[in-house]
Amino acid sequence: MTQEWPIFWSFRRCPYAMRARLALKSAGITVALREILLRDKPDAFLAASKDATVPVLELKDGRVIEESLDIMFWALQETGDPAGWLSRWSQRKQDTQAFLDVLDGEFKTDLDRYKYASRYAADTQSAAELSNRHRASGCKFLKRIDTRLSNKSFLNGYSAGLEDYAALPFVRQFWIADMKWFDDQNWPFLQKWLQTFLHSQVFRDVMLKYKPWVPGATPIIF
Ligand SMILES: N[C@@H](CCC(=O)N[C@@H](CS)C(=O)NCC(=O)O)C(=O)O
Repeated sequence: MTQEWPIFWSFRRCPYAMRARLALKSAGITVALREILLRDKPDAFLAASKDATVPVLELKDGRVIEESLDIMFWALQETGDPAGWLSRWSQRKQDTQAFLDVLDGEFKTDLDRYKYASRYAADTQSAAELSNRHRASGCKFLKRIDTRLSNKSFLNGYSAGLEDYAALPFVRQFWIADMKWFDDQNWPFLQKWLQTFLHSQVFRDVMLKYKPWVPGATPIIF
């Protein structure tokens, strides 16, 4: 039987999967969403994904896209980027790429070590030190975002785009780690940007809860 929609393997709380879902929605691409549990990955998912990480997009022609940013680019380009997410990217590729590199590299490292320090440290005291050090380091990137947003409301300019939606799920995680502390920082533009996202319809749309996929399940049209 031919598959009617591309298959999108997802995990609701994963920030990488979140940004891919945001781009699919913005681009108006319909997929059959398959929610998985990371601790109990289905065989069909493992067969599709060599890295066994979400998100994964299986296209109808057999191609498999395994990186969240690649899924975002594919979706936006496929339907001509209806919401203009790629406007800054098309004008300033190098700057945009540099931002994405720091986001997925240094900042993600800081976020993980800040949020899950005990996984990386031998004892409680060194975990606390590690967490503080990486929080301070992550702050530099957040401050840079705040400075950019003081000029225009979004990283993409006057409307949100690629850099905004690529970063927001990760900035949200930084916020969740200690909301009180985050809200006390002097990042007024960043805080407004994050809150606008958290209260947006598109965020609600991509955070709907679905039961984990099982073979033969009725497709979830997303
Ligand atoms: N580079 C990948 C990273 C994706 C990734 O690391 N996803 C995490 C969940 S947030 C995952 O699937 N981890 C595998 C696991 O925990 O078993 C991307 O951008 O899509």
